[in-house]
Amino acid sequence: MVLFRIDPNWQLPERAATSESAFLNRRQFLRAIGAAGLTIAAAPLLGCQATAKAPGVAATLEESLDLPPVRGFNTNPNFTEAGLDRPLTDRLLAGQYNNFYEYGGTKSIWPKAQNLVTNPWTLTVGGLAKNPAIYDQDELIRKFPLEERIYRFRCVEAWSMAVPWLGFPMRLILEAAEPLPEAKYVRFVSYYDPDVTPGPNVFSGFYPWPYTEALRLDEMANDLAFFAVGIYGRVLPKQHGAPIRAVIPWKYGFKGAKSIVKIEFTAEQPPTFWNTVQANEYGFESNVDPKVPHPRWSQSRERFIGTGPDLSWEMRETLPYNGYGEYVASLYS
Ligand SMILES: Nc1nc2c(c(=O)[nH]1)N[C@H]1C(S)=C(S)[C@@H](COP(=O)(O)O)O[C@H]1N2
Ligand SMILES: [Mo]
Repeated sequence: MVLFRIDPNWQLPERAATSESAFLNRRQFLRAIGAAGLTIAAAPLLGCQATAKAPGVAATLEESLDLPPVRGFNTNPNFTEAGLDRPLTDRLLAGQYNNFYEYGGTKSIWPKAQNLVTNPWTLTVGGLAKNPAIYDQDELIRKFPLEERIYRFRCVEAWSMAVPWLGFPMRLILEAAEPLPEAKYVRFVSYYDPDVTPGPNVFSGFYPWPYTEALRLDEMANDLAFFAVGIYGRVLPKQHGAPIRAVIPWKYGFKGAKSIVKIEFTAEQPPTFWNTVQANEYGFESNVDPKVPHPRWSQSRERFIGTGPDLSWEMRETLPYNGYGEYVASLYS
């Protein structure tokens, strides 16, 4: 019998507020010392070698985002900046305001996420499929024609952003894999290694690692369901779920598993991470719906973040299906 329950920080409005003030303090601190250069220069003097990063591991936010540009992608005319009802979120903010529980229970996980090794990477596609396959990192970027899609992104915590993803529709993996007739669901498994992805400090063992998510196959086949391998014109940064993550823009953000190592076709609905932790708060379907409150807060409005590099936001009405009803409502009628 479970006598107590540990809530992740991000579920709690009051503790979310705490982590935001921590975030602001960190930015003020970085500004005060003129970014990390001084930290590195000072380290030998202070003898604090322990904080030094391994060679090749990004030590500053800018470095962590300074990745090769993705070339030769198409712009999807349905999802351009011009057609969006809001500005794009600033890339420096999107890159430091993350949810990635493998690296801790706050928004400021980008430094820890740099420890992930994304090359080599192996993505296995299997389960109930005619053509199981294994993709390495290069194949993920080269095998499928890449598109840019600017999507609204809505977290279940009632904040949102708008970012230009680079990637390909999930449908292309579906067509390549040819699931067997008995396959009804697809499951995504995120990278997990307790040495690299220790989780929040306290009671990490409580969580049902690895992080997994799942969709119905007809949801996966919808044109909007997307695998992102890049963002803001460049290869995906680790904090955003490199080298490949799921983006399902009409659902709450937690449905989009990051740093995927396995895509598996199943006959039964698979258990998923947050749904296992707290089913009544994180439903399997979790389509964005302003009329269905989270048990602990309203979902009718959202904090749209990042109209500048600092953590500023404006309040917006939340849209049914996050504004994508014309593409997806028929899946649920
Ligand atoms: N593996 C994994 N994937 C994850 C999460 C996570 O903790 N672990 N968090 C989810 C949540 S709650 C959100 S809102 C988005 C955040 O994506 P971003 O940090 O790139 O904006 O990632 C989703 N995917
Ligand atoms: Mo989220």
